[in-house]
Amino acid sequence: MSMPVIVIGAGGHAKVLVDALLASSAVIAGIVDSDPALIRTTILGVPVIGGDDVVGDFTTSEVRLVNGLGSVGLPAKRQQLFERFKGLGHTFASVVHPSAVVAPDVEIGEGSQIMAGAVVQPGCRIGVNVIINTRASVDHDCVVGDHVHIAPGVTLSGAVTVGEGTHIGTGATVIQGISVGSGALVAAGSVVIRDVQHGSIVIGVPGKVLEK
Ligand code: JB2
Repeated sequence: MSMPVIVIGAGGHAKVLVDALLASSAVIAGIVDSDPALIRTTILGVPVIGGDDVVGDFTTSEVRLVNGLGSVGLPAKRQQLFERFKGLGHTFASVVHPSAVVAPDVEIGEGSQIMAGAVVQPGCRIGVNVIINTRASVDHDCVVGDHVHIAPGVTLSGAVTVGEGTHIGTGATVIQGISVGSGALVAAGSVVIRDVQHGSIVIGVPGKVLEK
């Protein structure tokens, strides 16, 4: 990663990203956060240099961006931030922690993040602006849609499909061949053994749909 990056957001997810970037010898131009109180604070020695307006001080060919929002606020906030800066012509850097195991044929979309200890097996396709978080296991031939968050410790057995914008909560397991629709939420620790419809909330072992 040669072009410097700016990390957007200075919270917990950004801290893990900064660690991954430093471990990859990336050059970090700074962090921006919407909270003015954080200006001039540092994360792992990297300074918060201002709010989102500071990104405008750099041309789109001078820096790439890293989406540092994780699960803050509504799930859509991370997607909105990505789309806002894409609309201004910016490019997002993908981040792969050196300890992640990613098969050579895996396709990783723009701005997606594979965190420490994650495993992504052959045949997987990962969309844009996705988080495969710490120690998650994504087995062969999974298709993970844009803006999905696979939280720490999740297991997706082979050939699982996850639709756009879905959140798979910490430690959940999805057995092989399952299709999880878009905009869905799989609660932490759930075990999903049946397909999940778009927009559903699934919870428990085995996972059951939460009636609205
Ligand atoms: O539009 C924004 C914006 N909205 C919130 N632009 C910029 N530049 N910054 C923004 N923020 C900032 O993101 C907030 O002011 C805050 O400093 C930061 C979010 O930090 P927080 O620690 O609350 O959330 P997170 O998304 O970094 O981490 C959550 O998700 C992770 C996946 C936590 O739940 C973590 O524990 C979790 N591992």
